Amino acid sequence: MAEVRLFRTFSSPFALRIVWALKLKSIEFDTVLEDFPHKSAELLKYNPVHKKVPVLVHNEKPISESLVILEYIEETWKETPLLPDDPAERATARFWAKFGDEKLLSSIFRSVLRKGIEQEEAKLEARRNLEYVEEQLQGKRFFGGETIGFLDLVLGWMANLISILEETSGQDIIKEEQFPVLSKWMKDFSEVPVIKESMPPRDKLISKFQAMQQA
Ligand SMILES: N[C@@H](CCC(=O)N[C@@H](CS)C(=O)NCC(=O)O)C(=O)O
Repeated sequence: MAEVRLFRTFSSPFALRIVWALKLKSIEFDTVLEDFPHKSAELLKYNPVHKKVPVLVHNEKPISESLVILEYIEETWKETPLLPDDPAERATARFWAKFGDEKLLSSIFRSVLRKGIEQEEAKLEARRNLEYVEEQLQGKRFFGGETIGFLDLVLGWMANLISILEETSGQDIIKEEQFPVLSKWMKDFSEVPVIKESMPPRDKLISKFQAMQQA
């Protein structure tokens, strides 16, 4: 059995973070593709609490939750560091990663999936959250500086999914004139070969989000 296995789905933005981190660090791994709503017995065994992907299994030890897995990868394989050396900068990257998952992601999804007043409130919240992130990126090519780092991988779902959400909802989420720095980052990030080669097929993502929108 492979030393490193990654349980994921074709579309999971959380799992993509792990694919990208493993590839950036040149770590060989096997992918176990789950097909939800049917969850494999192995996934339920390895992540009995949340029953979600991604799960990284290293030498038969399972690790769940994408941010925890990223930290595990960073501590286990030191080459091509993803976090900065300086403790204050590391803390800042972790702060914005948490903000991205707890605030930004949810406000953006609510702004396209909800209706009425809830949607209007979510749009305002998403815009404010995007402004915070745009500010963080000022003067930098990537959140990690000149090269991709931890926070780029955590926020990478935007480069993958914003244009899909815009197409399926018919709404603008990140207008270039409003968020020029983030817009450029999404393009630059998507063009990095390791990132580009691992993006899920666009047509499959469109179908998935159209179905979500209708549901
Ligand atoms: N906080 C988790 C979120 C993982 C997550 O939501 N995974 C989704 C796929 S994108 C999942 O496995 N959903 C299955 C379910 O909710 O039953 C992480 O960062 O890993």
